[in-house]
Order: sequence, then structure tokens, then C-alpha cells
Amino acid sequence: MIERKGYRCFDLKDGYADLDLGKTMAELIQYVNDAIEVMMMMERGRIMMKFADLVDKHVEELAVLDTIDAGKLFSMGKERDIPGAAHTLRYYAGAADKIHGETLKMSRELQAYTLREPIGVVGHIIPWNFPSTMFFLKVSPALAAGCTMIVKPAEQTPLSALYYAHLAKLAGIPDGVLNVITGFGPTAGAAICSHMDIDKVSFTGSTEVGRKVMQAAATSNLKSVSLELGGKSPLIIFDDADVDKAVDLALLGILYNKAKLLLQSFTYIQTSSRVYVQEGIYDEFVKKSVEKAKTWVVGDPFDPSVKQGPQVDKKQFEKILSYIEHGKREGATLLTGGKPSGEKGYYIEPTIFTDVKEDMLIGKDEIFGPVMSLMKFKTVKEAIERANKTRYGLAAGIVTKDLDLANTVSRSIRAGVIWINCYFAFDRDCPFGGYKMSGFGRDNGLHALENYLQVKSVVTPIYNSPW
Ligand code: TXE
Repeated sequence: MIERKGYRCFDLKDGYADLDLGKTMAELIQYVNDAIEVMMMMERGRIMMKFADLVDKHVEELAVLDTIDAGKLFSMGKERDIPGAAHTLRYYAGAADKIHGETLKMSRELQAYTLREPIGVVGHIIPWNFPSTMFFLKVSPALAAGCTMIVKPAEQTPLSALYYAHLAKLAGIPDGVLNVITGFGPTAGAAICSHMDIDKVSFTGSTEVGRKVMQAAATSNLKSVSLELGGKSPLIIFDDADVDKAVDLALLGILYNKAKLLLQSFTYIQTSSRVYVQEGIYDEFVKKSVEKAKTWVVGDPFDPSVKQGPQVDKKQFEKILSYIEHGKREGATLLTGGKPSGEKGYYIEPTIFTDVKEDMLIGKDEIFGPVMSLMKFKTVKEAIERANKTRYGLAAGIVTKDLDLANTVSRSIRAGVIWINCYFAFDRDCPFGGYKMSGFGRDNGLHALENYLQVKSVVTPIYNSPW
């Protein structure tokens, strides 16, 4: 990209320009380094912007790839995921030249400043649920921070990642900076986690694999790890809620990943898999959500009239059906759905259970499919206790007209994001990540840059100090 050429440096206006040779060698080197560093950051941002433009230009092809791979709705990829991915790149492109440290006063004898340096080589391991969104959620802040990286997409959804690697090259990202390797978790993924020359792993996936990632980091080079893992997120709906709106939010939470809904940017599946409804509106809520779920059209993800596509693969399809069977056996009441939709393919009917308890398998495990559990509660205290009765802490939702109540409950729920009277309302600057066994570290927002930076303190005596 930018190379040093003897005593010349990159000029801010005209490219390479001769320096004033009246400078001492030390001044000269400092000048060159400074200029290169500044330009490299600006250059990084510029290339990332170009990369984003190329993503936008190829939106149709990319959306097709994600639909073929993941069964996601084509319209959702085209209108949401891919433009959102380009937007993420631009957000972090703007941050690339704004990464700076602090000046520290220290004692009378010393002063210091901090440098925020790229952490080094990063391994990104991503799942299949949002192939494009996840790719850029990880890659964009790491690029802005100045890291080099290896991305391993999920084995079910490698195609768009490979296309992005091609676009990165066209955008001018130097060879070796952004590398994509495909492969299975226990081989390709595990090799990244135990590699002695990889400085950081950023992982999104299951809690079970998250443990393995940490173990491999611990037994190799103690690389830094951030984990965004499973969830079993509660949605608490109070008596004063508008029931129709609350039904929409609840169904949105559980079905969105396979559904077409016009929302702001980023979304997540399974966020409202436990829906707590206060007793005063419970019956009405149950009736309306069942009616609505029954209208949901399941089928070909390329068909614009379809609202829910297939599951990603046979394994996931069978896993969801087995949870549904568990639910029935454990005494939950199946209100709608509960079986495959159609004769062939991995389609599952939108499914709603009531009478679910937190200690049932469907009440505590992440199902990661279109299965919603409805539960009745009486008091605020009960809602908080039951919402927190999970080993996860990814997200939660609250629906009420009483904002004092909503703000109070928000502070009592142990989860990384709380949505009040909305769902999946995200934008690039809103950090996302878990409490408890949903992991640690944050994607999105300026917080995510910290995943990819090291802080170095540089200490120096001040004039006339005893040092
Ligand atoms: O995840 P995995 P999967 C949860 C959700 C889902 C379950 C399984 O409950 O049903 O996880 O999904 C790689 N070392 N979430 O199969 O297996 C793998 O190749 C290193 C929640 O997708 O964790 C893939 O690239 N890497 C979550 C990635 O890890 C390994 C999103 C994820 O795979 C590995 C996704 C290993 N030993 C799943 N084994 C959320 N909340 O969004 C696998 N991988």
C-alpha cells in the first residue's frame, strides 16, 4: 500500500515528496513514521469505504449466496443483511483514523502516554445464522484497528465469505490482511484456536463450542478471546401493553431470522424464546399470537410472499423437532405448529407452547428455531426472578406503557441488551454481547474496537527529574 522509499515520505497532497534534508536523521525517521502511520489509518478507512461500495454493488449475488446456503429469505438478505453489512464497514472505516491513546500526568517525576495498537493476527469464527452480518461485525472493527485476520465461516454458509474475500482484494486490501478459510469446526476452527501465532479469537456460536475455544486458547498461547454465545432471552409483557403490538414483537423475536419484517438494521434469532405475559392480558395474548402464527407462510425463501424459509440443515431441523417432542413429553401444551411444514425440505411450522416451566428442556435450552414458549406471571418481582432464571444473558425485552417500570426492570435483568417497547432495534453504535453463559466482549459500536486493540503505556521522566 504505502512503502517507504529512502528519505521520501508520503505527502498528504501529492503522493511521495522529498523531505527537507536539513532535518536530523532522527527527525526524519520520526517524520516518515508519523506520516506513514497517519496515512495508513486514513488509507485503511478509504479502502474500507471502497470495500463497502463493492458490497453494495454486488448485493443481489451476495443475497442469493446467503439464501442458497442458509435458507434465509432472499428479500431479507437483499434489503437488510447485505446493505447492513456495507453500513457496518463504513461505520468502522470512519473510526480507523480516530484511534488514539491518553496522556497521563503520573507523578512529579514522570509522565506517560498510552498507545492503542492492533492486537495482531485475529481469528474470527462465525456461525450460519447471519453469514454476511456476522462477517462484517467481526472483520470491520478488526480492519479499522489495523489487524490482519483469518475468517472461518460456518461450514453450512461459506459462500458469501469467499465472495467477500474476492471483493476485499478488488477494494485494495493488501494480500494477507483478510484471509478466509473454509472448513469444519473441530479441524479448521480448532486449528485457529490453538495456533501459537494467532493473538486473538473472536467467536460467535454455541456455548458448548465457546468453552472449547477458551480451553484451546488457555492451552496454547493464552490468546485473547471474546465470545458471543447462545441465549434464552425473555420478553416480559405487562398488563398495560397494547396486546396487538406485543404479539407482533413476540413473534418477531422468535421468527425473524427466517422472516421478512421491516425493521431497523440488525437482528437476532431466538431473542424472545421465553415470553412472559402478565395474567390480565394472558388469554387474549395467547389467542392472538396463535391466530397470527397460523397466518405465517412457510416455504421457498426466494418467493416474496413467503415469510419463513427452511432450517439451515438436517441436523438443525432434527434438533428443533426433538425439542418439540421433549416439550410435549414434559407436559407443556402445544398450541400450534409442532411438526414439519410440507412434504420435503427442512421446513418447520411456527410453533407455540404454553404451560412451560424454566426447568423444562424447552424452557432452558436454546432451541434456535421457530418455537416460542408462553408463560403467565402475576407480579413484577416474579417476572424478574423468572426472567433471570437462566444460565444465559444475551438479551431481553419489556413491553409496558409505564417507563418507570420498564427502566427499573431493565436494571434487574442480567442481559447484554434490553429492548423496551421494541425488538431488535439495533444500529451500528449499539454494543451487543452477553452476560453469564452468553459470553463476554461486545460486538458492534466503538466498544468492539477494544476487542482488537492493545494498550501500551510509554513512560518518560520529565525535565529535571531525578531519573
Ligand atoms: O454452532 P457451533 P452451530 C447456538 C444455537 C445453535 C447452536 C449450534 O443454539 O443451535 O449454537 O449452532 C465452529 N473449535 N448458536 O452449529 O457448533 C463452527 O465451524 C473452533 C448461538 O452453528 O458453535 C462454526 O464456524 N470452532 C449463536 C462456529 O464454530 C468450532 C449463533 C459455530 O458453530 C469448533 C450460532 C471447535 N471445536 C449458534 N466447533 C447466537 N446466539 O447467535 C465448531 N466450530
